Parts: sequence; structure tokens; C-alpha cells
Amino acid sequence: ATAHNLNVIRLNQAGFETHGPKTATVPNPSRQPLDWRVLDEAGRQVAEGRTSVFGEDAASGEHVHTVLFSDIRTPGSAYRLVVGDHESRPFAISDHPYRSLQYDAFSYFYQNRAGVPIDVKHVARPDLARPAGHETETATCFSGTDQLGTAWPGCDYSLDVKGGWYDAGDHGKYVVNGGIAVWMLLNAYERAQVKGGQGAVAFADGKANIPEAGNGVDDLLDEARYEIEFLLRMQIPEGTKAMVPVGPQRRDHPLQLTEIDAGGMAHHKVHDASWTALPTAPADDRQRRLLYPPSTAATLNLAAVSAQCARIWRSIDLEFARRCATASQRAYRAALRNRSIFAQDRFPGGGGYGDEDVSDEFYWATAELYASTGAAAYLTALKTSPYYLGAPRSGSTATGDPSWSSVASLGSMTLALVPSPLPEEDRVRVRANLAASARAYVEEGWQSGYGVPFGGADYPWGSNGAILSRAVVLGLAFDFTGDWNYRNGVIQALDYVLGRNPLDQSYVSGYGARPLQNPHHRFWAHAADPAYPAPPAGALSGGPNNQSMTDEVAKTLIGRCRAQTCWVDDIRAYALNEVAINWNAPLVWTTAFLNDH
Ligand code: 9MR
Repeated sequence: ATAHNLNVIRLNQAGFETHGPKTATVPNPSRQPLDWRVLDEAGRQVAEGRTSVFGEDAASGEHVHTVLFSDIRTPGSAYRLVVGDHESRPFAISDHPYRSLQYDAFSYFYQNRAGVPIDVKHVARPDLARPAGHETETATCFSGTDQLGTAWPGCDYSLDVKGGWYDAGDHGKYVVNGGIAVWMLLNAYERAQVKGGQGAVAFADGKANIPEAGNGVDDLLDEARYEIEFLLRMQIPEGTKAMVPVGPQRRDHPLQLTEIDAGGMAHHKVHDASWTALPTAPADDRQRRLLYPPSTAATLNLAAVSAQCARIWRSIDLEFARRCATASQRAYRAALRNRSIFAQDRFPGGGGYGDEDVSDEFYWATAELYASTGAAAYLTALKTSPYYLGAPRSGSTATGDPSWSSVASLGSMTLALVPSPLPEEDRVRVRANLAASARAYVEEGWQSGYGVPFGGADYPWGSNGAILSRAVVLGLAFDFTGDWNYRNGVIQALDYVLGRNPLDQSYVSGYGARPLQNPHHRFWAHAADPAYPAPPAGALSGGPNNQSMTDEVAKTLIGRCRAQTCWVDDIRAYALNEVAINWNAPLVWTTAFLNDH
């Protein structure tokens, strides 16, 4: 779309809560406030006022005004906001504007399952059904020479690593990203259990359209378990040796490999020998699937998530809970033995997800194990961590942003939320630190012309996921403090991804007047080949990225966009417009949170 197609009044295209905050942003050079009014369906004026002149906004590059019209508290389907000569699109006000999005965002996970057919009964359109991809997936280790000249010997075992979710638009499965995504879904479950009420039954058995509905177990847990079973399969059997790079190494050089006792470690990832073409339906992939070396990060990620699994399933399926507990302890021990084995981005065919600082992963895994077992030894270990209770670190908020490479906040959220023998004063402190992060995010929202709780003039790969992951911290901070600024911050984040942004774009498929349509996805690839389906509703684009503009579309924008405008709805634009499990998970979390009141 070109600029003249855009509506200059930018607001959440999916609608507003009856009693919630209602804000819009209008780019306009005027230094003086402008008159605004809101009309109802019949064209009657229901509110009026004057804009606030925000001024120059760094992330959009615009001079903007903001409009606050929260006082309209009558549900309606087609209000319009008028500012000067401009009229917004019709927007709705309703009690639960996020109810269907919660389930559509959740369905993303089912529809990206590997190893099983996607059944027409469980999708919104027949063309979204597909045969199973990678139905059998017994993989052995990469052998041969990597892109930077390391000779890898391979391994003398293979693992059955079927199942789980595809990571994103590609067919890879990566333990660290699978782990944080499943953790976030399970955290939504744990949060709802602690709080009780409506949220605790939102994903009760039969509420979601997945094959397991009716099996007596909460649907959210069924979906999460599908991924956990895969993560457990990535763990290396005891008594197994592996060749790995030990310690920091030169990034641009062949690696020095050493043999280790790898039992209990997790392989970092499994993917094809080379990237599958776009489009490729999962069932049509004929390439070899390979395991890539174990890493400390993946191992601790597995330790963390399987500990969370152990405590949740204890009352639901004891056998599974025990399997998780055993896997967690094995992984944790293996990581303590092999503390600095880092994944290296040097293999063709998949993403890197490399991370050479695993101090936060140690903290997270230890926190999960402590919350699950209450064993004092874990608390002792936690107290030696620089992240304990979200201790401030330079350059970031008290608890740090949640992301695949930065997981300390996940540990802090668990310590703050989950009942455990944690000393009361420590629980108070970790909650206060989460609230301090939330407060910082809210303040960044005040510094943003579009109200987004993500300041600064630079937006990273997956910025929409980063923003919604902050909104998870905001949501928990609201639960802990009752401060409505934090709940409003969650709404501001959703307002932004649903249309209150300089591109006038809903980044969620199927929602809003200008929804995401052409995500980078190998099956939802209608934009590349009409034989493939368009995306289902409820998928979130990675979003604007002015930091690593690596794909062919993004490259054409370098130097020609400001952070929030470095985006195109183009299937080729993997650095801007891919969809991914770690971005859809906070979309589920935040919509479930808002629906729970
Ligand atoms: O989300 C990841 C982002 O933080 C990285 O900057 C980027 C480049 O390494 O990779 C992103 O993850 C991709 C992964 O490597 C492969 N599957 C698709 C993921 C989303 O784009």
C-alpha cells in the first residue's frame, strides 16, 4: 500500500473495551491542538475534545497529536473519530474485544504442529488443512564441514525428534525458542490458576478447537504438552559422547572441538540440510533432517521448561510429571558439567539462535527447579546469581526484557507468581522489581507518539513480539499491584500491533480493516503461489525492524524508513514479516489476560 491509502487517524482496528482506555494518534504538523469529535453509527456526536500535541516522535519520524476518548462507555459497532477533515474507519466498542483473538492466536500453535495432519475439523477454512509434515523424524547429527570450515564428525546415534511446533515460517525446530514459547503459554495457565475466576476456565477442556478437546485436560495444557514431548526428545541419552566447541571461540574461524560426556544435554536444534523453498508444504519436504550440536542454552531451557511441566502435571498426569522432573534434573546436571557450550550460527538450512551468555539461562532454570521442588539447594544457587529477584543490571530494566536470548525475567516471573517456600520478603522484592520494569515500560509509552511501551528509535527483528513480551510483564505487574497503569500498558501494546501505528496496519491476520495478509510462511504462502492458503486469523507478524534488514525486501528500505515504518506486508520479507511461536505466545498471553476480568 502506498502512503495515500493510509488513514491518518491511527487506532486499534479491532476495537476498544467498554471501560478501557481509548486512544488514537494523528500525524499533523499543527503546533496547536485540533478539534476532534466521535460520532456513533447514526452519525450523532457522542463526544468531543481537543487533541494533545505530542510533537516529534522518534520511532515514527512524524509530528503527531494524540486523542483520548476513553469517556465513551457505550458499546457500539461503528463509531467514527473525526479530526479536522479526517475521519477514522468505523471502530467498535465492546466488553470483550479480544475474546475471539485469544482463541485464534492459540490456534496458531495447532496449525504449526509437525508430525500430524492438520485436520479440516480444527481449522477455519478447508484450505488450511494439510497432510502431516515430517511424520517420522529420526535424525542424526550434522556431519561434514560447516560454513566456516569446521569438520564435524557426526554422531553414532540418532534421535526420534518428531512432533512439536515448527518455529516460524521455516521448518526448523529450535529448543531455545520452543522452550520460551511453551513457557509463556504455561505461564498464562499458571497465572490463571493463581488468580482463579474466568481466566482459569478460558482454555478449559473443550474450549479450544484442537484434537485433544474432550480428553479431560485443559486445552492449553494439551497444546503445550505437544511441544514439551518434542523438547524431551531432543535430550541426549546418558553415557553418550559428543564433539562440541568448548568456551568462547572466534566467530569467523573454524571451531576447536572437544569430546564431552553429553548425556542429559539438549541438541540445540533440528532442521533441514538446507532451507526449504518458499512455498513448501511440510509434507512435501524431502530433505534430510539433521540434529545440530548440543548447547548449554538449550539444555538449561529444557531444564527450565521441564521443571515447569513437572509441577503443573503433578496433579494431572503423574507419570508425565515424573518424566519431566527427571529430564529437568538430568539437563540441569549436564549444564553444570558443561557450562559454556555455545551454539554457533554456521550451519546452512536453519536459524542460529546463538547466545554466548547463559548466566540468565542458569538463573531461569534454577528458579523453575526451585519453584517446582522447593529444595533449599536451588535457593542457595539462586542467591549467587546476579539476576536474583531481578537485580538491576546496567542498560536494562530491573528484570530485563523477555526474549529467546534473555530469559532472566522468566525466572523472576515464576518466583513472583508460583507458590513456593521463597521467603516472603524475597517474593515482595521480585514483585516490586517486576513492577519497576512495568513502570519503565509505561513511561516509555508516555514518550512514544503511538503510546507503545517500547521506547527508542530502533526496533529489532521481531519487534512486535518484543513489545507483547513486555506486555506480559505489564500484565503480571497489574496482578501484583492492582495499578491500572500496567493494565493500560497491555492495552497500549495491543493497540499498537492492531493498528495504532504509523503504517495504519493491523499486524495480526484476520483482525482489523488492514490486517496482515502475506506473512513469510512456507505453507500459508498464497501470496507466492495461489495453490497455497492465505494465513488463518490470529497470526502476528514479527513487525518493523530497522536493525537487521537482511532480506531482499528489507534491503530496499535501508535508510528510507524510521523504526516503526521499516516493514512491508511481503511474503519474501522474512526479517520483517515472518510469524513465529515466540511472538504468537505473548499474543495468547495478553489477550487471555485482558479477557480475564
Ligand atoms: O527471532 C530471531 C531474531 O531475534 C534474530 O535476530 C534472527 C536472526 O538470527 O532470527 C530470528 O529467528 C528466526 C530463526 O532464526 C529461524 N526461524 C525463524 C525465526 C524468526 O524470524
